[in-house]
Order: sequence, then structure tokens, then C-alpha cells
Amino acid sequence: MKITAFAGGVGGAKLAHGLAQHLSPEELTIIVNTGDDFEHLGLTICPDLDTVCYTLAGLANPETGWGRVNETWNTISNIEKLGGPNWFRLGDQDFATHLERTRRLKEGKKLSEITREFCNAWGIQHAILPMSDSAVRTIVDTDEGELPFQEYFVHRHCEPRVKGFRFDGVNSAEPVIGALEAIESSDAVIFCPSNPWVSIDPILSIPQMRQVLENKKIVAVSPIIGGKTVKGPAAKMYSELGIEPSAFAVAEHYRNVLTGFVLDTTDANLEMNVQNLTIKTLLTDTLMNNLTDRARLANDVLNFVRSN
Ligand code: FO1
Repeated sequence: MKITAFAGGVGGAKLAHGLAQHLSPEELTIIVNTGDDFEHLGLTICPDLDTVCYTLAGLANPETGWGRVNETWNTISNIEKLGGPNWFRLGDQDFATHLERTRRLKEGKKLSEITREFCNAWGIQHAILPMSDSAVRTIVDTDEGELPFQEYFVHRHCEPRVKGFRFDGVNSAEPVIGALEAIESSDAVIFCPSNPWVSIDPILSIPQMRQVLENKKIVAVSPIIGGKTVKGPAAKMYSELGIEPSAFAVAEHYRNVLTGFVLDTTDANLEMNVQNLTIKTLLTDTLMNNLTDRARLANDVLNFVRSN
């Protein structure tokens, strides 16, 4: 079975890792959000891309989900001592990724090409594609005005109230080479349990993406369990936008594209509401606390895809 997975941050990376335990490199393509990429300390940082790559390579920090395991912090500490910005915690090993990526970008290489080279170096066999080779930047509209995504998310700890989002550059962005082909030849597309507003929507907002998704089997896994997000601000964003945060709200968010929806057993009471949107449902344990959980959830989702 061929699958294309859309993924954003930590939750998305975990399910993508689970899927990679069941599907061969020929069967799985992972398309990753680049809306939260930014330029910082003169470097191009691609947090979601790195989170997915580090997770599949077994290099991710298990405590934070982002950054590297067994990390040291000498460079950022010394930047701090010099009075430089320290709010975005870049570890020493992680710095190497950003330095080398920035150097290759300056040489004229594409982000997708560099990502492929890094994946080879890290021993990742599955295709991990940035959603586009051109820059798309998520801008958060807040009660304090517009903020670039990482400024809102990390520097301001998601404190300003959210009013909306826009994805700068998306209208002229093209999907990366191979993305449309992967989707076309897939039996289904899986939206990993990533933030719908700022992880999956940027991918969906690329003009040619919508077209290729038409008439596809599309299954989303809810990142909201029992009205709360496992990690990250999705539930807070829903509340601030005047929507009660729930797995149902996620299904409704995607209702025009989804054929199937996976929600946690905790949310059994919402299953009928989702089915009333003419979306098929799977109720299962969606929390991923360890590697076994990732593989088990991926297996459940793949069985659901096969039988629907
Ligand atoms: N998230 C934080 O909350 N604080 C950080 O200092 C931070 C540093 C960081 C460094 C590299 C990286 O790849 C990710 C990092 N993240 C950090 C996570 C990241 O900014 C967000 O989780 C994603 O952009 C949202 O998906």
C-alpha cells in the first residue's frame, strides 16, 4: 500500500516514524510543513523538517521532541554571554545542521536536495520532502499585531491571543518536485496528529496541493484528545478563535477534504458527530508515549485505511 503522510512538529513526526516501521521506502513519502522555518543568527532553521528527520533517524531529543538527543549547549551559552539572542535554544549538534544547510542553500542548492543529502547522511531511507522549495512563512495575527511564527511560538510562548493566520509566499509556492507524483500514486494521504492551523494548513494552502487531493482517500489523526493538545498550542488557538477545542473541531476544520478520521477512545462521545459530517471514523488509543505506541497507532491507521 502506498501512503503519503503530511506532518508538522513533534506529534506528526512520531506517527511518521510509526508509519516508517510498517511501510517500505517505496511505500511511504512524508511531506513536511516549512511554514515555521525562519532565519535566525544568520542561519536558515527548518524546525519541523529537522524534527521529522531527527525522529526517523533516532537522533531526536526524547524529552522535548525537537532538537538532538545527548545535546550540549556551548554555542548558544557563548552567544548569550556576548549578549546575543538566546530565546531560540539551538544545541551544538543542531547548529551543525543549520550551518551546513545554510551553506548549501547559499551555494544555490534547493532545500529538498539538501534534505535528501542530510537524510542519506543520517541513514534515513524513507523520502522526507519539504512541502516546497520556495520560502513560505507562517504569520500569526494576534491582538498585538502580526508576529512571525517562531516569534509568537517560542519567543512569546504563544501568549498573544490569536486572531488568524496567513502563509506569506504560499500563493506563488509550488509543491516540491515529487510531492504531487507521490500523492497521485498513493492509495491514501494521512494527516499526522499535527496542529491543523499551523502545521497542516500551510501544506494544504499551496495552490496545486488542493487539486491533487481531490477524490483521494484522506485520513486525519486528531491532535486533540479530550479537548486538550498532547503538545503545543492547537487547543489554545481553537479557543481564541472562538471554537471549542475538541477532536470534532479538528474533523470539522478538515471536513471538505477528509474521508476518514481517527479519534481517541476518550472521545467516543464525538464519534457520531464526526460520522454526521459523512466522514468515516476509527476510535483507538492515539497517545504515543513510546516507540511501541507509534508503531501500534500507525498499524491501526493503516488497517483503517485498507478497510475503508
Ligand atoms: N521550541 C521551543 O519551545 N523552544 C525552543 O527554544 C526551541 C528551539 C528549537 C530549536 C530547533 C528546532 O528544530 C526546534 C526548536 N523548537 C523550540 C521547536 C519548534 O520551534 C516548534 O516546536 C515548531 O516550530 C512547531 O512545530
